Amino acid sequence: MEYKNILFNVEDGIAVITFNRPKALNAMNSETLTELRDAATVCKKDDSIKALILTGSGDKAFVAGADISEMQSLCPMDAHKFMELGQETLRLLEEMPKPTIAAINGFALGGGTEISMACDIRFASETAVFGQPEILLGLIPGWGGTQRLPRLVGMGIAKEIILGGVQIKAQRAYEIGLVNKVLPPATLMEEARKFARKLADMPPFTLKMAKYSINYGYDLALDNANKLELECCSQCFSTQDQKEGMKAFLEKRKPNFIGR
Ligand code: DAK
Repeated sequence: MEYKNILFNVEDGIAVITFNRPKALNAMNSETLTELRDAATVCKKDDSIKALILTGSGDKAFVAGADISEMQSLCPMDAHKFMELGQETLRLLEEMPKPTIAAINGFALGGGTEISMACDIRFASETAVFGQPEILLGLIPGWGGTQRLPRLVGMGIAKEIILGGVQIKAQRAYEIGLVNKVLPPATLMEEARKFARKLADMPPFTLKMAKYSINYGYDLALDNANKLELECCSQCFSTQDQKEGMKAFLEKRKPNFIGR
C-alpha cells in the first residue's frame, strides 16, 4: 500500500511509524487509520521486524485526536464504521506479538492518548499533553479510552480525565502511571530507539509469551490467569533460546539468542 499520511521505515529490525499530517497536528482521519492498520499488519507478519515505535512528525503533536473535520458530519452508520476501524487497528497494535513503544512528542489528545495506550510502553517528551476531550465535543472516547485508561491509571483518575475533559502534562501523566518515562524532546526518539533495540534483542518467542500472558491474563480471575501463565511459561522450554539463556548464565557469559 502506498502511504500518504504516515511514514514507515524499518532499520535494523526496528520499525518506525510516523504520523505525518503536521498541518492538522497529525489528527487521525480514516485514510490515516487505514494506513496505520496496513503498516501494523506488515509489522505483525514480517519476522525480521522485532519491535515497533510510533511517533508523530513535527514538534507539536503525536496525534491531536480523531479528525474532527471528518467526524463532524458522519451519520451514525459511518460513525460506527470509523469507530470500528479505530478499535480494530488499536487492538491489532495491542495484540502485536512483538513489543510496541509510543514516543509521544507533543499533543496526544482523544484518539492520540488512545493510540498510545494500545502500545506496550509509553515514552513522553516533556512537551507532551494527554487527555480525552471528547466530552467537550459531545462525544465519549470511541477507541478504547473508557476501557484502557481506567485499567492503566485507576477508575477515579480516569473519570476525572474523561468526565472533566481534563488535559494533563507529561509529568502528571508519569505520576499517575500513564507513561513510563518523561524525556527532553531532543532525546525522546534516541531513548525510544535504545529501548526498542534492547527489546528487539530479547528472545522473540519468550517476549511474545510474556506479552500474551500479561494481555490475556489481565482480565481473568487470578486462578485462571495463573494457569495461562503456567502454559505460556512452560512453552518457553520448547525453545533453543531458553536452553541458551540458562546455559549462558551457568557459563557466566552473555546469551546468544537465535530466535528459535
Ligand atoms: N481534528 C482535525 N483538525 C485538528 C485537530 C483534530 N483533532 N486538532 C488540531 N487540528 C487542526 C486545527 O483545526 C488547525 O487547523 P487549521 O485551522 O490550521 O487549518 C491545526 O490543526 C492547528 O491546530 P490549532 O490552531 O488548534 O493549534 P493550537 O496550538 O492552537 O491548539 C490543540 C492545539 C491540540 C490544543 C487544539 O488543536 C485542539 O484542541 N485540537 C483538538 C483536540 C481534540 O479535541 N482532540 C480529540 C478529538 S475527538 C468515535 C471515533 C473516534 C473518537 C470518538 C468517537 N466514533 C466514530 C463514535 C475519538 C475522538 C477524538 O479523538
